Amino acid sequence: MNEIVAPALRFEQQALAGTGIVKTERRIRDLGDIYFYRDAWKQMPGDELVYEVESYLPVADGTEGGLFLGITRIHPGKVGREYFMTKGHFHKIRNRAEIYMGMEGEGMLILMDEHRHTWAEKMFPGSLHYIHANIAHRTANTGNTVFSFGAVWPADAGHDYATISEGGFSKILVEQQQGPVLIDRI
Ligand code: M6P
Ligand code: ZN
Repeated sequence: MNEIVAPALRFEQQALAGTGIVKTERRIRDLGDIYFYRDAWKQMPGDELVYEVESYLPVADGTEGGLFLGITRIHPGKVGREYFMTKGHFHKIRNRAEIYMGMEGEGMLILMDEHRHTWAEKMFPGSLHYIHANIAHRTANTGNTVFSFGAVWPADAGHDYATISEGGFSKILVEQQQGPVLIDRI
């Protein structure tokens, strides 16, 4: 018997290929509650694609000790002065960490603790980021090309989007002459 088998999945030009990949798309119309510049958002075409996620979910959602893997691709663009970005979330089970890995393009990992202190880390091909437990996380594309990154997170972490859609992050990442800057959200 041959005990050497083909892998279940592979990276193919910055995408995940193989069986059992779940794809999620987020368009402008899905993201009304996260962008700061509402008037600019209202004027954009609702079906414009902002980001897509391909996830490999080899165990049931909620499995203790299991791991999930995802590739997120954020297209270049802005809503007003704010860069295209993900919804962002805390984990439902707050004490679950996550790892992000920059793959292509340039971006920013925006982090916020439970006291609403917000900071950011630059992301680029090969950058590695350990997102500690109890920290909300969101990514933004700060370049002119597609920004993609890999993520690995515990299968029982879950996503708490409600806390972010109600209160947002305390700072927003906007384009200024010198490049991306985090400013207080007033
Ligand atoms: C990463 C992971 C996923 C997450 C995705 C998009 O791939 O953190 O769990 O779903 O980014 O982020 P969000 O769910 O906040 O839109
Ligand atoms: Zn997460």
